[in-house]
Amino acid sequence: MKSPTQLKEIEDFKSAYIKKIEEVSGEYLALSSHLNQYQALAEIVMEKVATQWAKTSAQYDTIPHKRVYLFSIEFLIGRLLKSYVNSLNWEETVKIAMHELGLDYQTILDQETDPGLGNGGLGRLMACFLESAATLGLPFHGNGIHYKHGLFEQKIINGEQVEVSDNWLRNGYPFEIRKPNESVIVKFYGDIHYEKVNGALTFVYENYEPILAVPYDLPVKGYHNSTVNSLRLWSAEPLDEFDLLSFNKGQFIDAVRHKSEAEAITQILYPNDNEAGGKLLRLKQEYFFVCAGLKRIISRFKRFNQNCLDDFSEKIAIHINDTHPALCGPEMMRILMDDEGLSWNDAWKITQNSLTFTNHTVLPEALEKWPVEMMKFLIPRIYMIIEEINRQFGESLRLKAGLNELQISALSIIQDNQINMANLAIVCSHSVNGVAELHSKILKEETFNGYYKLFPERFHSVTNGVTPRRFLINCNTNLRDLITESIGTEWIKNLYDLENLMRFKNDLAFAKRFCQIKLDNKIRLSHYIKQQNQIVVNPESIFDIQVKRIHEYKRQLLNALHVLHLYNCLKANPNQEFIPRTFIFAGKAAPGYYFAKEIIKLINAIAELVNNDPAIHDRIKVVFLANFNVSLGEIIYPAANISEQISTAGKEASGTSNMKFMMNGAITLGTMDGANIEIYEAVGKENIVTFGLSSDEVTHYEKQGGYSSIEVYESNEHIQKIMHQLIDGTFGHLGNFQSIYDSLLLYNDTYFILKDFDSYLGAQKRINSIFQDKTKWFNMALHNVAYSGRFSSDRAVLDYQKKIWKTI
Ligand code: DL6
Repeated sequence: MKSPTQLKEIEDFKSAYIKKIEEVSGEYLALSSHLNQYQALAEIVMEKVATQWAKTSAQYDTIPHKRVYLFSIEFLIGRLLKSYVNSLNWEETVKIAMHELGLDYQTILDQETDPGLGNGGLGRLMACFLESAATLGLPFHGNGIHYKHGLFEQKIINGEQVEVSDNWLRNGYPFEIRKPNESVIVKFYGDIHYEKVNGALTFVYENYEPILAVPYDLPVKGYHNSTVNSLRLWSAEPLDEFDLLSFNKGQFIDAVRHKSEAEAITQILYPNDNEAGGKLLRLKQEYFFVCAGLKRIISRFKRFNQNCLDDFSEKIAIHINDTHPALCGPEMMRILMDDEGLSWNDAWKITQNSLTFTNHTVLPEALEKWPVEMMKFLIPRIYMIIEEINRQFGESLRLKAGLNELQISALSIIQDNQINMANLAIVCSHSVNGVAELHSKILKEETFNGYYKLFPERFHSVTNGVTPRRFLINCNTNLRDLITESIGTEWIKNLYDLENLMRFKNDLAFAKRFCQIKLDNKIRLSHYIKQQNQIVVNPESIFDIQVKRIHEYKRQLLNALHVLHLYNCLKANPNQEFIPRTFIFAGKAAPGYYFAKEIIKLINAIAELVNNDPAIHDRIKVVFLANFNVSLGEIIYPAANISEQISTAGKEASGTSNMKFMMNGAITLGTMDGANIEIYEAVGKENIVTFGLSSDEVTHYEKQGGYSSIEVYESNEHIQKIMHQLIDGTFGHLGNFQSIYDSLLLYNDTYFILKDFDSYLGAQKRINSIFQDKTKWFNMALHNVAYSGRFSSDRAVLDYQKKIWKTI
């Protein structure tokens, strides 16, 4: 029964909606398109959010609470409409109203583009942090880039990845507000010299290229509260639409060239994950959003603090998310000295006390280094400041820490004519952290050991987390309802409360509903697979899923080779008892990463071989879902039985899909790597399946130049068979996979795939036997949901507040 207030709310909503449809489309509802229906709903929702947004901003100006600004080159926010509706506590009203108006709510939601403003875990983590902070009511804002084109759309054609540009703004974007009056100028190139003016040396920067940075603000809404924070994304524009001088001379192309050169800065997201780009345009992007963001933060701070910067670092924390915003250090020094007239020492104190830095990878190819010449040419003043920071740092190491020249050069920001961005970030910050216990340990003991020895107090660890609102509550509504019916609503804002679910471990009725929900989610995913890939899968089979960026260290190859091995076993012994499995993969490869693209091709080749072989009797199905993004993840995570987290130990900093799967009751099949180790601790060893070398063992082999993959190959006939299949024409017209074969045998298997193969096989067998025991499987799944509390981004944000920003 609906209350009179609810009924009125629904009626009011319907009238407002009908009117809005006419405003956005100039048509009556009956004639409106799905897109117009989406636009109308988005506008109504945005109006409601904006009212709370304005109020939150006004409150922040009066409450002296420390503000945190997250600087990140990626914010992978996902679709926002449904999450705004739910966080406004409007879900029921909107659903009923849509239904009564004869509209399909899901179809309307599906009109929204999914902004691909990030590559993967790094950018998604930032979006989770923003959502959690808003839900916790904390003053926390994001600062990044308004890419015109996000991460490419992936199509699979003839088994291969094809990239199509992502035009997320093609229909306009209803959840952003352009704020031209808050634009700032960012200067590139130019000459620097000192001049004597009235006997004093004065610094002159001239002939630079000014670019206009225009902010777009997106509201970040807290769940069931009235806090709305901001994500500010900067767009590059020319100062003037075109160069009038050239135009008047009839040089029309020249007249618009500077416009497109300026716009190029924020034209596209670099599609590399865990790899440093090294291109001038990327460096331009990095400086662009750092400079624009800091300028605005500092000028706003002055406005509300009587023009005084003295207690800036007590009231503001600037967070450097991976090294891409590492120029925050020198840029802040520049603003404080050149624009605000502070001395070096005063500027340094404020800068270092404000900045904190998180590292997200230990892969050497991902640690950014920029050539000195490039930096000098593009941002000469910043380069000067970096040189001086480095000189003073070296001096302090010599005089205060008593280090010798060799030791100093090992810690230098400038090495081999390159600027080491991690070193720059560490030197300029008062806190450095890793994103899982193991990762932070590796940072301290290996990657940044020299710094750790000097400043042990600067090093921290905060394990990542994900928001349960997006990754459980909004995407697995039946499980949400079952949990709420069983333990109340407290868990939504305090995920540790999920532990109360353990009360139901022997409750048959609960177990039945829990398992039915999983099955329904698998059926939903099966429909999607049928629609997208024309493959029919069995929802009763084990859904064994690996979705993440395609990368050698994440070892999709190990998974694929295991599928090939199972296929061989079934072919050799067709009547064996076999628990049906559906292997699901999704993920993008960086366009220039040949080997990763070969892995995608191999998975699709195996899919074609296995799915079409009548001898297999549909007992194995292999699916590669194209264009993995946040929205697709929201359909996939709730449907998984097995969460494949099989990176080479020591290589995955944390991983976050492991947490999303776990929350939805999947069992982790993983190596002791990244946050898997903490999942193991949380659920206990009976509720996770682990295998493979430890990170110490990997390091041990690496120090000896690797292990001998040939020896493993020679002693294992299963491996011999699958290796031959890579090159013997098994995959027919899809070709051979010589490069994969060579990397494993000729180049000694850098990621220990063959070394871990047997152990992985054993783990997969254990899964089969557990799956047959339905009670045990339910129990493991329940443990995973119940102990996922510590993997909420609410916990992660609170940890940062306590350990790093010292805001509570
Ligand atoms: O911390 C978020 C995420 C981790 O969960 C992943 O383990 C890690 O690979 C990823 N790191 C990067 C590094 N990127 N760059 N460049 O994406 O961060």
